[in-house]
Amino acid sequence: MRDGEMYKLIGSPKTRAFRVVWMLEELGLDYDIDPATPRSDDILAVNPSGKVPALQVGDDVIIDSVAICQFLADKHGQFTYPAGSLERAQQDSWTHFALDEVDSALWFFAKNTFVLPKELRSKMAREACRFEFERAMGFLEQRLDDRVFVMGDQFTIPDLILGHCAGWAMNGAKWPIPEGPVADYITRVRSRPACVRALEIRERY
Ligand SMILES: N[C@@H](CCC(=O)N[C@@H](CS)C(=O)NCC(=O)O)C(=O)O
Repeated sequence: MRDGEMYKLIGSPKTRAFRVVWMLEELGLDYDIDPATPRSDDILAVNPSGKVPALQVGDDVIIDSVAICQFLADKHGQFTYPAGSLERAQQDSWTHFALDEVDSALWFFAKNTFVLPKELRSKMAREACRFEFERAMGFLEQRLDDRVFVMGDQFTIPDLILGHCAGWAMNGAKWPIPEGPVADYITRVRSRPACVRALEIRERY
C-alpha cells in the first residue's frame, strides 16, 4: 500500500465486517467503510460469491474477514505472533477452533433461520447447531484454563474472532454464554476499548 492510501472496508459492520472494523480500531488506522450488504452490486464487483467483507488495499482486494484481520495484524506487527513460530502455529490452531467449532455452528444456524430458501431450512439442523455451540463452549473452557487470552497475556486474532462470535451468539442466535471462565473471558475481550468503539460504529449502519 502506498503512503497516504486508505483502507476501504466493503461490507456492512452488522455482518462479519464487524471483525475488520474492530481490528482497524485496535490498530488505530484510518479507513473508509462502504456498508455493502451481502450480494449487493458493490461486493459482487469484487467477490463473485457476494459474501462480505472484503478489504480494498490500493488496487488489490482481500476477501474473508479472518484473512483480512490476519493480514492487518501481520502488516502492522500487532496482535499476532510471527509466521513460522510455534506460537503462531498455536495461534492459528485457536483461529481454526473459532471457525470450525463456533463460527460454523452460528453460520449453519443462520442459514437454517433466514439465509437458505424457506423450503430448505430445518429445525433439526438448528437444534444440532445449538448442540455443537454448547459443546464448543465446553472445549473452550478446557483449552482456556486460567489464561487471560487464548495465547496467554497477549490479545491475538482468535480472541477477536471468538469475541465477535460470542456477540453473534448472544444477540443474534440468542444462545447464552456459559457463566464462569468462558463468560468472564468473553466480557474481558468485548470490553476492550477498540471493541466498544467498533460496537458504536456498528450502530451507525
Ligand atoms: N468466511 C467468510 C464468510 C463470509 C460470509 O459468509 N459473510 C456473510 C455475511 S456475515 C455473507 O455475506 N453471506 C451472504 C451469502 O452467504 O450469500 C468471512 O469470514 O468473511
